[in-house]
This record gives sequence, C-alpha cells and structure tokens, in this order.
Amino acid sequence: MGTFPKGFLWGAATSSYQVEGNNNNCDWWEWEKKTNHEQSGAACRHYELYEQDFDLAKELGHNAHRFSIGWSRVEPQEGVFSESEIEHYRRVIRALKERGLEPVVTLHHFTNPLWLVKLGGWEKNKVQDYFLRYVKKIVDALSQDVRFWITINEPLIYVSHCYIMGVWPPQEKSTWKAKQVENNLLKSHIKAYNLIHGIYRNKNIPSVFVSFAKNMQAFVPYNNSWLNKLAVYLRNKFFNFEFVEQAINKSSLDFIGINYYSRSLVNAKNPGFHDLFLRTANDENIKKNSLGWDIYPQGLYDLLVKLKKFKLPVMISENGICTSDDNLRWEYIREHLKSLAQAMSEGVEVWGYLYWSLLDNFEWDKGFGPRFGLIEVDYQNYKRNVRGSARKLAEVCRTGVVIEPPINNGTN
Ligand code: IFM
Repeated sequence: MGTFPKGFLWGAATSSYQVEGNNNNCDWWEWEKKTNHEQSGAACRHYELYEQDFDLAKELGHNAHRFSIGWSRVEPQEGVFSESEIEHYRRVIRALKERGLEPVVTLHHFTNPLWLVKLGGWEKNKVQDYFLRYVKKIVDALSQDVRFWITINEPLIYVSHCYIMGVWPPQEKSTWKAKQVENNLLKSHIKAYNLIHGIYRNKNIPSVFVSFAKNMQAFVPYNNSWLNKLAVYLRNKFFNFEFVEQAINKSSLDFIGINYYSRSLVNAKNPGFHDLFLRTANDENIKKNSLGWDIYPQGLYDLLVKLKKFKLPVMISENGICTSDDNLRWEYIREHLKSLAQAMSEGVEVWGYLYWSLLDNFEWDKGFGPRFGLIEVDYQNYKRNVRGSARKLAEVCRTGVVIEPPINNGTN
C-alpha cells in the first residue's frame, strides 16, 4: 500500500503540438510534410475541445494539469505577438481554474516557430534573446493565474533526437552542434528562471515555482563487470544529473521536474565511447510498452532516492505507458505510484504526479499509433472514451491511497 499527503498534485500532461491540431507554423509541421512521416493534422482537436477534456480531467479527480504554449502560435513572426492566441491560452487557464485544476505551464516542448529555425534555431546563441522575449511576453500575460512554470521539456532528449541521432528536425548528427544547443538550452533556462522570478517580484505575486522537465532513465547494469559499473556511473552523470546540477549551481531550480518512463540495460563490453555511453542489452523477460521500452517501476524509486542529495522538492512532470492493454496501463501506474510512495516515506519531498498523457495523442515520429492516454481518442470522430485505468487512478487521486492487488494464488 502507498499513501499520499493532502494537497498532493494529481493530474496529467499534454503538449501543444501533440494534442491541439493544425499547428502549422512550426518546424515539425514542415518536417512531416517533407519526410515520409505520419502527419499531425488535427491531432486531438484539443485546441477547440479543451473544455470538454478538462471536464473529464475533473471528473477523474485531477487537481492539476500540465500543458504547453505553442510558441509559433503566440509569436507567428519574429517579435510580432498574436494577442488573440495569448487570449486563447488565458481562456485555457481560466477553464482549468474553474474546474479546480492547478495549471503547470510548459514554455518549450520540442517545437519551434519557423522564423526561429530560419534564424538558426537553438544552434545560435541569439536564441537565448528570442526565448527570453517570448517568455517575458507570456509570463507577463499569464502570471496572475499560474504558479508553476516548466521552461523547457526534456532538454537532453531534444539535443539527442535532433542533433545526435538526427531522427527529429533538423535531423543533424553533429556533436559540436549538439553541445551548442545544450548550452543554449541551459542558459535560456537560467535566464528565464531569473526573468520569471523578477516578473513575479515586480507584481508582488507571492509564489512562483520554476523548473524544467528533465527526462531521466534508470540505468541498470546487465552484469556486474567493472566496465558496466563505470558505464552506469557515466550515464547517470551525463544523461540524468549533470544538467540538473548545472541549473542548481546557478540557483535556478525551485523544484526538480522529472519525466520517468523506463530503464536502460547497460551492456558495455569495451572501454570506448560507444560502449560506455550507448550500448544496451535487451531483456525479453521484462514487460514492455508498445514501443518496446522496459517497464521498471523500481527505477523511479532509485532515481528519487538519488535526487535526495539536491535537497529540492520533486514533481513527476511525466510518467506513463503506451499500450493497447489497459490492464497493463493500470499495473504500470499502480506500481510506479507504489515506488513513489515508498520514496516519499523515506523522506523524498514530492509535490505531484502528472501522468503522460491525458489523451492519446501524436507521438512525434511514431505518429498516432502509440496510445498513452488515460482517455482514448477515436481519430475518426474525435470522440473521447475514458479508460478503466483512468478510473482506477481517479480513486487514488480522491483517496490518496494505492491499494495492493489481491494475490491470486490460483484458488479463486
Ligand atoms: O510524448 C512524449 C512527450 O512529448 C515528452 N515525453 C515523453 C513522451 C512519450 O514519449
């Protein structure tokens, strides 16, 4: 059994491009057209249907919701802001608050306005100024109603997919560019952190909490060789913790937002770069999501315990599974919540749990196939259907208690 305190934030997360639809002024839209990938098109039509979606979130016992602002919507041309799009997001936030859902607002979730890309995107240091101008405009406009800001979603996933593996736009494979981009993401976060706090101070708004959503994986050695132990140490350092440490060194995190999904089975055989940082093994005996990622709830506990040394509260800004088996979805959620409760009982301060995702949605280069939603979306008619796992999670949101399933010993 696991228990959670009163006031704990329960909810789900989405991002603009993955659910809103017709986000046609950004790099992903162009890239889908150019390449042979499934197109996001109308996505879930959440841009129009958000009120109905938030009604469902409320009905499911949520008291928080994470979503992102589409930068290309609110700043369609360089330095030109669209007041009507900003008004849209004001309405979104109002709709959340009317339903008792605390908004957690992400400012950058993978997509970029086309004008920014033409100016060199995240490779050029100037992006820091562009990002700050956008952040200032949005935070000024929305500060009265928002306490939680996530500056950047999964900075190192952005770097690795776009600039190392080259599978997302702009499909670069350059370590040098990757380093530039990472540096710009970190500096932009630090500057945005200071800017947001400054805005709240000037307006005498007492509380604001700023972080990024850092993707973290559990790195587990395939065997106990010294090389594997070294590889686990290095991957933890460079993929999980270094970015967080750098932000903390600049006093620019109020809490640590973590996105946790899976483990990576580390299998280094030679002391070279590839083996130490990338080589993995496949364990066919572990349950997997529909994209083949290992399901490993223990990893969430392990990471949370490691984060204790930073002495900062944590928010689970994403945790979820894509699967066509809704029983497996519930098992995934339940076991991760038990890990979370265990870490909390050992002194890790956790503010909230946001499931990825409220709705089935557009999973980037994997298209609409993977189903992550608490709510199923029928893409023929955009009808929503609440899944059983969502109702079970709703019980936990209401009671703050996760109950062990009865042991089935074969007698019943
Ligand atoms: O869909 C993504 C999301 O955009 C960022 N975090 C991981 C999710 C599942 O892959």
